[in-house]
Amino acid sequence: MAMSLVAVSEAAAKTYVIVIEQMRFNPPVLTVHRGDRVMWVNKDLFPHTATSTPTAFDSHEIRPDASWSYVTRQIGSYPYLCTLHPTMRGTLIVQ
Ligand SMILES: [Cu+2]
Repeated sequence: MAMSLVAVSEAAAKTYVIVIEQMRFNPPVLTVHRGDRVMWVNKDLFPHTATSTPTAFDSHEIRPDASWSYVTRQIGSYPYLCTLHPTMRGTLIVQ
């Protein structure tokens, strides 16, 4: 039974979007399930990054109007920031 539940949740993997706009990650805290894809879309006029600390993922520079996506593999709580503007912070929670 547990196995089939896992299979169902993986089959239903979703894509979530985090918009980077006005020097903010929106939403700042996002909770997803393992296997879901998270896409950061940069709507500012200059590059940003989404870089977890410690490193689990690193987008490197996401140019204006560009995006970067990451498929979550491990359960955990991942604080991240923009290495170009370290006051920009967010948290990705993978359940
Ligand atoms: Cu930035």
